[in-house]
Amino acid sequence: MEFSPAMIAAIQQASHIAVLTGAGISAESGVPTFREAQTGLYAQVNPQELASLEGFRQNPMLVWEWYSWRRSIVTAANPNPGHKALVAMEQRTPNFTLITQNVDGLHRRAGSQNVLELHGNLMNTRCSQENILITGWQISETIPPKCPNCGAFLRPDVVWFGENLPVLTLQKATQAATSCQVFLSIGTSAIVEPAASLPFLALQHGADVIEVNPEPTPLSKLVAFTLRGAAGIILPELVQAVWGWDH
Ligand code: BJW
Repeated sequence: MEFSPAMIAAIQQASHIAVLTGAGISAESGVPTFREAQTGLYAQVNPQELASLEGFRQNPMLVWEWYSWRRSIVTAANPNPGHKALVAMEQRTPNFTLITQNVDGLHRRAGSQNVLELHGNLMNTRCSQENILITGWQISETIPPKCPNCGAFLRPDVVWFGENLPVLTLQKATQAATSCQVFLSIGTSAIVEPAASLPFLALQHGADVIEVNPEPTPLSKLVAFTLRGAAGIILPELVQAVWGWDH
């Protein structure tokens, strides 16, 4: 892909780059995006309904099993060239903040260091009553399994619709969006708040915003640069064009 020289220069000169990623960056690792049709057993379910406390209260077994299915996909998946290009970008940038909406942990597995997980992590489990992380829970006769302390259902340690994001993590993400010179929005439909506001915040504070996505989003018309295509192809080429990275 041909990159604009102005965009290359902006990235080269930036002392702080912030990146927001969404499900699209993990698509090439075989992890389904949130809003694409679910497959097999879950073809008929609506992810927006399952990813809520209300959905969990109505059908805890279905929600638990949906997350178990997704955990098995993530466990079998590996970071792709898009994740790895962001590791290379972090290593070449004085101050780099990677903000992710993804719960799959693939950025850390790729080697990214400064990662802010806005929506939690699928691999962690917590008590639905006490909100404490529970490790070493056993697969039991009940689905979901129950908390060994209080007997309430266990749930994935993720942020559902209507729930607050982790306060400190969101604060750090907001700080990064308002202080960076370049902000990349990668593989997100840019509709779920408050994450969707971060690129707009960056724009308001004068950052050059770059979008990487095969499809247009509500952000597309406002950004300085749009890179249409798959993150796993575009990001390695971008890091090579900016820093000569031999991927
Ligand atoms: C590729 C690609 C390739 C494909 N390369 N790209 C203000 C206004 C309106 C509503 C609200 C508001 N503030 C709060 C709300 C309510 C709500 C909300 O935003 N609703 C909207 C739907 C309108 N937000 C909340 O409830 C949040 N809580 C909150 O704000 O608390 C305070 C509060 C409470 C009550 C009232 C008001 C305030 C919490 C949001 C939590 C979101 N949680 C989920 C589930 C996490 C666990 C799980 O995974 O199951 O997070 S929902 C889901 O969406 C998941 C994702 O992280 C998130 C974003 O999705 P993402 O990543 O963008 O994925 P997709 O699938 O949508 O898009 C993929 C993109 O990739 C596409 O664009 C493709 O084109 C692209 N792509 N292949 C690059 N190879």
